[in-house]
Amino acid sequence: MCAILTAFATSPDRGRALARDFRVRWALEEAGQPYDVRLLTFTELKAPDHRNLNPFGQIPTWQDGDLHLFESGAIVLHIGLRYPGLLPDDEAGRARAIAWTFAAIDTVEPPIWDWDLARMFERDKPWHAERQPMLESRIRQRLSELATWLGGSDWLEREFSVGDLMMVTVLRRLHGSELLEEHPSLVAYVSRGEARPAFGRAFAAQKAVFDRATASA
Ligand code: GTB
Repeated sequence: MCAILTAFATSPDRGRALARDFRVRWALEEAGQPYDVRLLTFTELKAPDHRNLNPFGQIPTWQDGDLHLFESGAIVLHIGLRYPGLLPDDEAGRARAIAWTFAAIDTVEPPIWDWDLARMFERDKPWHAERQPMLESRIRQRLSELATWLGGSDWLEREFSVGDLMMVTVLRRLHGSELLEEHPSLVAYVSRGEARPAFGRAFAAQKAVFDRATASA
């Protein structure tokens, strides 16, 4: 039986692959592993059955036989450790790739997420305009540090890894914003990730969910 990933039945990102199930889809495509997707409504996310899989009532979750996992970072690392294609063979290279996975989730994503949440849900607050420059400067600092590290390289380390997969999914939230465009090397880095055939397959699969939901609405 195929492993099962959960995702939004109707993603608020309208098929742009910004929700966190996408990084799992992409990792599975890189690893060449088949999977099934269980689509959940917002009500189903908060039901006890789903909370048994994710205590916070969120997607993505992952069921592979007896193993149940939540947290996109943990799922993607599990896939990387289990199948070839996402982590280097040598111990040091593997440890570096894992470090970049954490850097993406824990160092670069939080300021981007805060900024995006503010744009989506806090525009009507009296303090919104005052807070925005501070949120943007936190992102600018991280992007500038990341661009310095990347320099003229294709990937964060010698070869593409789960660390790049995670970082690209995090940076994609900035698509079209001047924050990313201030760093042409990061724009090119994201494009390199998006040009990978596995990315294309994962993107098409999640887009098909959105297209079906729209057609039947
Ligand atoms: N740390 C967890 C992980 O990495 O797995 C966070 C999981 C998470 O935030 N899940 C979100 C969720 O289930 C979906 S991805 N939210 C429903 C809820 O909490 O009730 C976050 C997300 C949502 C929407 C967009 N979008 O519209 O662009 C992008 C990302």
